[in-house]
Amino acid sequence: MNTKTTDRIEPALTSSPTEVRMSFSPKSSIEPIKTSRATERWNLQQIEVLFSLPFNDLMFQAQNVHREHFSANQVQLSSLLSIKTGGCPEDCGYCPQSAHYDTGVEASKLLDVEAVKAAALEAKKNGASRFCMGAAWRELNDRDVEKVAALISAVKAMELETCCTLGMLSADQAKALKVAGLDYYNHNLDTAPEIYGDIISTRVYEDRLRTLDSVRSAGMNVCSGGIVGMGETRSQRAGLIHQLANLAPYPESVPINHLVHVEGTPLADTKPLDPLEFVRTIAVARITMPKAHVRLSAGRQEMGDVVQAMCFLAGANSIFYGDKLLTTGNPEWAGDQALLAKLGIQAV
Ligand code: SAM
Ligand code: DTB
Ligand code: SF4
Repeated sequence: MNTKTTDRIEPALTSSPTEVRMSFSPKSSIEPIKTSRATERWNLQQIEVLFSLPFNDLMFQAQNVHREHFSANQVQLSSLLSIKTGGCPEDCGYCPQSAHYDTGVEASKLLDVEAVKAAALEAKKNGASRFCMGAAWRELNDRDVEKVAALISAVKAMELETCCTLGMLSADQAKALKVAGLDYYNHNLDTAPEIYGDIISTRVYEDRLRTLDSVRSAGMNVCSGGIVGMGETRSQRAGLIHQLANLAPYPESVPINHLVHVEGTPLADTKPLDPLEFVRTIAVARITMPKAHVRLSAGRQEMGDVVQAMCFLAGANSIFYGDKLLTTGNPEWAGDQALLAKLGIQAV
């Protein structure tokens, strides 16, 4: 492979899909996964080469790819609402909503339609085009499908794009949510397969891939990304992008979260990631998933305008917009409006 830094790196056309998919040992017995990788678009080494390019070359390449597929000065706005907060049985080491950790997050019941409509209206008035509803569930329970479907239909009727993140989903549940009007389902791979087990023990990587298969089979758009800054190496960050970029097809929407350090979680004291490394991750996501909306996600409040501006330059073209993520803070509506105006970015 040509690794001259000024050359554009082209994706690989062939490789062994099984080698890519099974570099870890599932802990539970599992059904075969339907998602196939007939060809590996990017191999791990190519992604690592991108990560190690001189910063200016990486940014230049990411900008070129971005401008081939998107208008350079537009950012999509998605607002988030926690429709069911806290008390989650999973042990995700980053998450303030896990019942395993004492983070001060109170568990609450599923919100009703009126509360969700009020939040969606506020988001719409502020210019959001998509409304994402998140629940602190391991998986969607069949008894909740109808209730969630009613929330989705209500938001869809407000002429907003709809997104949900509710944990694992079966194929039938995915179909029911699609019928209710769900446009996107968010389910993150979160990290590279080889460190996944150090961060979450209550479900395996394959479970996540299976949920993404259910979402695809139901004809919905896939929103899947991960978290960086959890103490992973650069090669492991490349491993996360490798997994995402080789999904067939890759996700329409790719949230790149920076770990929000929450007191009480096992990852609270993780050494902060160099911001330039975060920007690199965005750029590599842009280059390897050229048509995806790459979302600059959690962690913006701690980032400052300059790092965010560099992320947009690196090809991020979506943000979570609104003064709260699920349980933690996010920049105020007005602050984001001012930042976008300062950068000459149009909200879409
Ligand atoms: N329970 C569902 C699940 O895990 O799929 C949906 C909600 S869960 C909070 C959605 C995503 O939020 C996680 O996959 C993770 O990527 C992100 N997240 C949670 N805690 C975070 C934190 N402290 N910093 C950054 N991202 C976080
Ligand atoms: C995603 O990738 N990030 C969002 C959304 N999908 C659901 C969630 C971020 C959560 C940050 C921690 C919190 O606010 O609880
Ligand atoms: Fe539960 Fe989701 Fe948090 Fe994991 S990330 S503890 S599944 S709410």
